[in-house]
Amino acid sequence: MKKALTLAGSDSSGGAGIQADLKTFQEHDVYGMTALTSIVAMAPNNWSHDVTPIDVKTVEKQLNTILSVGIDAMKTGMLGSVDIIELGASKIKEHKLDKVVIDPVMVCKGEDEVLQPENTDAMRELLLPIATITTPNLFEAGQLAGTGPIHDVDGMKEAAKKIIDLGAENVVIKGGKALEHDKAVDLFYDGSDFLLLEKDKVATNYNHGAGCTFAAAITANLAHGMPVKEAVIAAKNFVHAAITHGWKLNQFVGPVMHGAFNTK
Ligand code: PXL
Repeated sequence: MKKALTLAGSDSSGGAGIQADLKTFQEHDVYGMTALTSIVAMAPNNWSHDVTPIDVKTVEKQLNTILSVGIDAMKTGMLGSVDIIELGASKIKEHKLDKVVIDPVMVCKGEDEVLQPENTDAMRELLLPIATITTPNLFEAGQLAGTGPIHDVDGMKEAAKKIIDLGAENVVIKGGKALEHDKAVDLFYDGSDFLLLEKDKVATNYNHGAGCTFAAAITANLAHGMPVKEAVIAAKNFVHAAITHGWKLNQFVGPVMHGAFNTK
């Protein structure tokens, strides 16, 4: 059995975070293990997010459990604090983990919480240099690369180059449907060649958890031994199906359907 770790937060509503990761690992026949960094709860009246951090010692104990078992690949999601980013980086180095997907989660969709710039700096300095691949959205790519807002494929290429210069082995920037482009495009770059991954835009707002699901699918594919580029292409197909079958959970949120690729 292939095994994967997710170091991430809990989304109580079930669409994103470790919930998305575990569901996605399961769909890929990968055994998931979790080191929880934070717990996100949503207010019933307006769905505003409330984040409770887990103390770093407790995160370390979870990592020690999981790393004593051993893993084939791992991903990071919401990390919450510089201490946890430092801990994650030092465990990756200590255990010489070599299939590491860094999803540089900065804010949740729809939330305009103040960014924590110290977390962005720590991710850039400590996690990108040990990333097999990082999976920023347009906003995160602009923050990591320091290019500012990205609007088009040329801007994505410029940011991708900077992110490789910062030490990541590979990057896929999720343009999604926000980009000024008639398709939903993601840009993969391995330091030598660009690959544009294009899909028709899906007319839905029910796409909560798409980013986590995409990064988790890449992680599962790497755990199975797929080369990085193939892992990304397969993950894009997986998440496209999940978005196509996104559904309304309540008046505030609609998650992707994590199992759609296998069941629809
Ligand atoms: O989609 C980003 C994200 C990641 N992780 C957790 C979240 C969210 C957004 O809601 O709650 C735990």
